[in-house]
Amino acid sequence: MSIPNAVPVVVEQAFSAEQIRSMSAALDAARPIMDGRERRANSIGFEALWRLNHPRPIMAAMSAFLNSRAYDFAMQQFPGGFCFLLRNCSFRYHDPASAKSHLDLHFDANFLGLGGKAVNVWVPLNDLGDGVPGLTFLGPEVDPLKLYRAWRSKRDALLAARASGPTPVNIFFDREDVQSVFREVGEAAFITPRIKAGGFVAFHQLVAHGTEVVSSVPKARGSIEFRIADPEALPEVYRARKASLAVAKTGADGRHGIEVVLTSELDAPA
Ligand SMILES: O=C(O)CCC(=O)C(=O)O
Repeated sequence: MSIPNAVPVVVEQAFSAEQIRSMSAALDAARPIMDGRERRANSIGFEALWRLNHPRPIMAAMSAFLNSRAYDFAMQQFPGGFCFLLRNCSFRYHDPASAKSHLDLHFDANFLGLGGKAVNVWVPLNDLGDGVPGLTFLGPEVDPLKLYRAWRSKRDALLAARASGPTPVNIFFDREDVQSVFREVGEAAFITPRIKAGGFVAFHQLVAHGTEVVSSVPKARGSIEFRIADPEALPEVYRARKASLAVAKTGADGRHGIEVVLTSELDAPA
């Protein structure tokens, strides 16, 4: 088995300064709603915000995406059209003072499953580096299949024990363990793209990634995860349960917008 494009795509200057300001304001508006949530207190998904009746930050973020180079990238990935996976598009505020902020290496297939390709377009709202953590990936010199195989056998064992079909799993990898698996390449085992606010890093659900461990004094960072897919070839967890999608549409005037649909509606007979 091979994993296509196991290294992330880095695109610089995809968003204007005004779009970064607008997405940062959207994150600021979402932050008070993250507070008080018992788990993952530093992030909130678009679907959760929608349910809590806070559509404005979501619309601002999606509008910036649809009018940026991220849109062109999304159309290259999904030439037939794409949708936002609303449950798994998130605002995130990395707070170095909170242990919950750091995510160890993982695959997004943990919660999206396999099946159709999903792409995480990860948009930092601050310049990365100098203590502001980016995302760490496996370097091009390592064999990503080694980690994938470890993930796959653990995941299959968990799913077999549950016998409940495609469902999220909770598998993270300790950085030291991963480093020892790839000890022959030393420091080259990991890469951390240093991009400025305005760029993005994109990768599919079988690309391992985690929050960068910074060696200097860690600083806060805002980011947005836009997870997108082909509405007609969704990842398996989305096919298996009712979920909302925002399907990208282009109007007669050429403007880009969205239409929110439920996966159950997609499956409904015409
Ligand atoms: O922003 C981070 O530090 C982690 C984000 C992440 O793991 C993800 O987008 O899947």
